[in-house]
Amino acid sequence: MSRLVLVLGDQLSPGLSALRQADRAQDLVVMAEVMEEASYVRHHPKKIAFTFAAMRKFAARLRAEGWRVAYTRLDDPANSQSIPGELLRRAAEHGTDAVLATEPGEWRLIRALGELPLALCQLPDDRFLCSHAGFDAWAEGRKVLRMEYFYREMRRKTGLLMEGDAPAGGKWNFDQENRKPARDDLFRAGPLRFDPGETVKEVLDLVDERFPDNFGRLRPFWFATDTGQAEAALDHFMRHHLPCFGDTQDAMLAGDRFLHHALISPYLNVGLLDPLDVCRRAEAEYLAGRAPINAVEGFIRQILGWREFVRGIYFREGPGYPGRNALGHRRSLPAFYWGAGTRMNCLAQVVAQTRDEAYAHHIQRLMVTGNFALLAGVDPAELHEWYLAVYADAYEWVEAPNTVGMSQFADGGIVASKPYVSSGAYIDRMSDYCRGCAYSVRAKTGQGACPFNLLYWHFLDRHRIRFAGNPRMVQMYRTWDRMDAGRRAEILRDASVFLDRLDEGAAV
Ligand code: FAD
Ligand code: DLZ
Ligand code: SF4
Repeated sequence: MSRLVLVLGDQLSPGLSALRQADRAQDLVVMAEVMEEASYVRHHPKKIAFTFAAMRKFAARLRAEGWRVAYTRLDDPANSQSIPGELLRRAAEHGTDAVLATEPGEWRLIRALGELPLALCQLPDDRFLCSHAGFDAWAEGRKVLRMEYFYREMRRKTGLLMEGDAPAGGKWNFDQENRKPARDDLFRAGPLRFDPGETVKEVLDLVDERFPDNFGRLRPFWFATDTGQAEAALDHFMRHHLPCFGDTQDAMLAGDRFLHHALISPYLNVGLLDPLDVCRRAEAEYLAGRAPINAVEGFIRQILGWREFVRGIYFREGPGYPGRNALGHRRSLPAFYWGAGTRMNCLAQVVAQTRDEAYAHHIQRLMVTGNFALLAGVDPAELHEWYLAVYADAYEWVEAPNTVGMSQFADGGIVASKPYVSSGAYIDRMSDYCRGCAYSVRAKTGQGACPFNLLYWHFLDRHRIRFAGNPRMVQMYRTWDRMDAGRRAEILRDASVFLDRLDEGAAV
C-alpha cells in the first residue's frame, strides 16, 4: 500500500528524513498551501510569498526527480485549508491511511498531526546538528544551561575549528575583537538579490490579492527561493562579507540595513541550505586564509551554537514555553510596532526596515525592538506574536527562545543569564540612529530625554527584588543607588509620565 509523505513549507530539503524513508515508486508526496498556516499569525507578505514560491519550486524539483506529488495551491477549490485537512483528503482520495512525516518545528502542528485518525510515522528532523536526545544528555544534571558550554561541546563533536583537542586560534570565542561600531562611508556589496521568475511572480500576485492588509511590503521581492539561488547567496556572503562579519556584527546604520550579515536564516530555516555545510564552508574560508578567525568563529557560533541551543531549549521546555511571563509584564504592544509613527528614531528605523525587508539583524531585534519592549513592560506573548509574524525567518522553535527567553527574560533566565536591557548610550555607541532623533540621548530627564534612559532605571527599580542579587547586575544597581534621591525620583516620575502617554496612544 502506498503511503502519504508530508512535506511542510519549512521542510524543503531533498535529504528530509521522511523522503529518505519513502519509496519514490509507490508513495505520494503531499504538499499544501493552506490558510491555517498562512494566518495563524499575520505573517509578513514577503514571508508568505517566500514560503509558497519555495514550496512550488521544491515540488517541481521532486517531480523532476521522479516523485509523485499531490500539491494543493491556496486557491484550489477543493483545498480544506489546513494541513490535517489536506492529509485526510489525500488519504481518502488515494485509499491509504499511512502517513510518513518529519517532526514539525512547532508544538502546535506536532499536536495536530498526533490527533489525526491516521497511522502516522513521525521521524526526527535530523537536519539539525544536535538531536533532542543529544541536547537532553548535555543538559541533564546541569544547574544552568549556557550556550557557551554547549557550543564548545558542538565544536568538539563536529571538529569544526578544532586543532586536535584545542580550539583554532587558541580561544573558543573571539567576541572581544568584534562588536565595533560601523563606518557609514564604506562600500559594502549588500545581499545578492534575485529577479522574480514566473513562479515567484505568480505567487506575488496571489499574496497581493489574498493578504492585502498584512503589515509589510511585498515588493520589491528579491529573496532566493530554491537551493541553487540560496547557494549563490551563500557564495556571495562568503566572498564579500564573511571577512568583516565580526567587526560590524553588533553595529546599526540607518543607511545600510544589512552591513556584513549573511541574510541566510530564511534559507536555513526552510531547508534550502544545510547548517553543517554552511559552517564547513566558513571554516574553509578561514583555512584558506581568506577570512580571519574572529569573523569565522563568530559566524559559526551563531549557527552551531545559538541556533542549535535555542532549538534544544524549545523542545526541552515543552509547549508552554512561549506563554511564559516571569516578570509579569502586561502592557499592550505599542501601535508603532505595526507601523504607526514614533519620534524615537531607532524604533522608527528598525520597524520601517522590518516592514520593507521582513528582516532585521540580531542587534536590531535584541537591543532596539526587544530592549524597548522589555523596558516598557510589554506582554511577552504579544511581542512573541509580533516577531513570529514580521520576519521571513520566523518559526516558533527559533523565534520563541530568542524572544521569550533571550530578549524578554520571560522564561526566568533559562536562555539569558541577565536581562538584555540598556539605556540610549548603547544604541548611540553602536548606531547612527540618535543623530536623527527628536529625543536627546544625552538628556537623562525631562521631556526631551531619550525614553530608553528613563525606562532603563524604571525597569531596574521595579524589578529590584529579582535582579539586585544578580552578580552581573550589581554594578548597575550601585550606579542607581549612588544617584541622589531627588534625581532618582525625577527619573521615575518622567518614566511614568512617558509610560502613561504610551498607554494613552499619544505620539511618543
Ligand atoms: P547572521 O547575523 O548573518 O548570522 C548567521 C546565522 O546564524 C543566521 O542566519 C542564523 O541562522 C544564525 N543565528 C544568528 N543568531 C541566532 C540566534 N540568536 N538564534 C538562532 N540562530 C541564530 N532567528 C531566526 O532564524 N528566526 C527567528 O524567528 C528569530 N527571531 C529572533 C527574535 C529575537 C527577539 C532575537 C533577538 C533574535 C531572533 N533570531 C531569529 C536570531 C537572529 O536575529 C537571526 O537569526 C538573524 O538576525 C538572521 O539574520 P542573518 O541570516 O543575517 O544572520
Ligand atoms: C510559514 C508557512 C506558511 C506561511 N504557509 C505554509 C503553508 O501553506 N503550508 C505549509 O506546509 N507550511 C507553511 N508554512 C510553514 C509552516 O507554518 C511550518 O511548517 C510550521 O509552522 C512548522 O514549523
Ligand atoms: Fe533611540 Fe534614544 Fe537614540 Fe532616540 S535618542 S534614537 S530614542 S536611543
